[in-house]
Amino acid sequence: MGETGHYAVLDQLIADGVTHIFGNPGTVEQGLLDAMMDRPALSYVLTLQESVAIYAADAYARATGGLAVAQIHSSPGLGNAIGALYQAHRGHSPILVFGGDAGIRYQAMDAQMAADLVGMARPVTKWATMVMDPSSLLRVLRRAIKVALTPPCGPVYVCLPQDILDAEAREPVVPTSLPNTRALPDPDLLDRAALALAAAKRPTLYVGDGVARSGAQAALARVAEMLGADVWGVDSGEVNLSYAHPLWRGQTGHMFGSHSLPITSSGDVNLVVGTYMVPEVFPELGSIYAPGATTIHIDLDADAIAKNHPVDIGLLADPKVALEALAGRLEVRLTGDGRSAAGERLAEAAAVKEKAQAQVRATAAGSGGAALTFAQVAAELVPRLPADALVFDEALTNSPALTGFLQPAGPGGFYQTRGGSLGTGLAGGLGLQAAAPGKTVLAVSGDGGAMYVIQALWSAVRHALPIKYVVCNNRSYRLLQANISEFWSERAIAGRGFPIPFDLSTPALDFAQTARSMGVAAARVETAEQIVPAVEAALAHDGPFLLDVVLEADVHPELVGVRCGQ
Ligand SMILES: Cc1ncc(C[n+]2csc(CCOP(=O)(O)OP(=O)(O)O)c2C)c(N)n1
Ligand SMILES: [Mg+2]
Repeated sequence: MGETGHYAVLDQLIADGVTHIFGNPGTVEQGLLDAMMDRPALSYVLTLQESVAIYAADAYARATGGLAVAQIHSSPGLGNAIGALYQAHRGHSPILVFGGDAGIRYQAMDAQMAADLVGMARPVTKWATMVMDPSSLLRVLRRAIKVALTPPCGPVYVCLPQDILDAEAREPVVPTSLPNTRALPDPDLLDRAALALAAAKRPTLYVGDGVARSGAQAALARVAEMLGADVWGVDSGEVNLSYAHPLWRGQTGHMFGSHSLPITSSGDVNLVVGTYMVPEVFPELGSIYAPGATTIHIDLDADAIAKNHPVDIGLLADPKVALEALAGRLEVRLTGDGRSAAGERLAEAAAVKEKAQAQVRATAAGSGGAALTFAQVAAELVPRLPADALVFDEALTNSPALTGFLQPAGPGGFYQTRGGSLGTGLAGGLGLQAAAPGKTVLAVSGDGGAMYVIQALWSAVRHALPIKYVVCNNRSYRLLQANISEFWSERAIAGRGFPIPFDLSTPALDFAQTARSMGVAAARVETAEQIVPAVEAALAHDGPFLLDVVLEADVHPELVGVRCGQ
């Protein structure tokens, strides 16, 4: 007998340039793990919970711009992975997830761990399937890889029953064929878009990670500058325009349509690229644009265009080539008056930006009462990072303090959570460091987020990934406290304390101690004087290091356990 499917799967991955598999094994994947011992080209990154594997793979896919591979166990493993797959799916991360199953021959038996695995995976993946016959093992695998990597990208799940893999594999191993998607828009429609934008009094751009995926940052900056247009991030978790760019206005926000409505209704001509309008938890149900405004949308995702709100010109096209072509048309269509008005808007935006940055620095310098703010920490940490450091930001309520100093500029250095599943920060660090060995990786998490995936620290030590971790230990689910304040104000409810389940103060979480228990060096930072020595120790250390930063908080340990046993 020739080689079995176990080896064929691994050889297919190697033919597609895969070097890392993030995983957590079980008995029904034993043959694959056994075969992996004979394929040293593949590194298996052992994670101790499936969600960690998926979050790490998600970050790896984002940092490499290519395919990530994750292996998970059958029904219980897939169950653990669902929340993480949800976030990868919303973020359009190309991840091939494969998991085992005892075998096709046992399908009628309702055997232990049997479940509708494909049905479980379907809502959180771009495609989910099970290989049913050895003659189509690699055909299915290649199709899954192609689906994952074709925009709009996304995770795919392939169930590999053990009896299929035990059979002889006769298909040839050939690299997966990927279509080129640098699609240009219709020239006449592009010209109409340029005409509308050139005539705008208040052109406004809304951009998401479709820009970064297509490498369209420079083209976007050029279009924004030619128009003097504000640029807003909409579910933008990467650097689509430098945060330091005068025209970058920040994010429209993930939660409330009432917060984004004043923004989305501010432009007379809107250009949406690489996102959809508007991915929020409580979106505005009415119209979000100004009456009479024109909206143009460029995307490789047909579903994103006019998903919730009408567009006037929808262009199914690659953001990079489409924006480059749009810039060419704007050169022709912009009048002298239009150019000078755009120049004025740009200059005005630069002045506003300068003021805002001065405010960020002043706030950090001015804070420093009894309890630490994260701005104080970021002010010392960020300038000490190498310019090419990679940062995973799951700091949540402390994220503005981080980005205020970091001002991520270049493509490929900055990643935020997408999709709302907590735990991306610590686990994402694994993926970034695996993608960029030799570079400094900073993974910042809230204390709440850290506890969903704390075992990620173990994997960093196990695989010698020298990630620098920061946990913003505000002893609370601060974001939930902020959000319930909105709930109260909308309903005119006044004068209440925060629900006790948002309070993590008791028992106290000591992340430095927890880190050390898994072999990660650590320091606890509780005073301003401790910041610089701890940051310097972390960056000088040659392995993973965790900074447990104890921050200001609104917590009431005296109430925990008192009210309703909470
Ligand atoms: C898996 C998951 N469970 C629960 C939530 C709900 N949730 C949203 S924000 C939040 C609090 C996060 O706390 P922390 O990470 O400490 O950040 P902070 O809000 O304190 O800045 C929670 C529990 C979620 N988003 N994802
Ligand atoms: Mg917190």
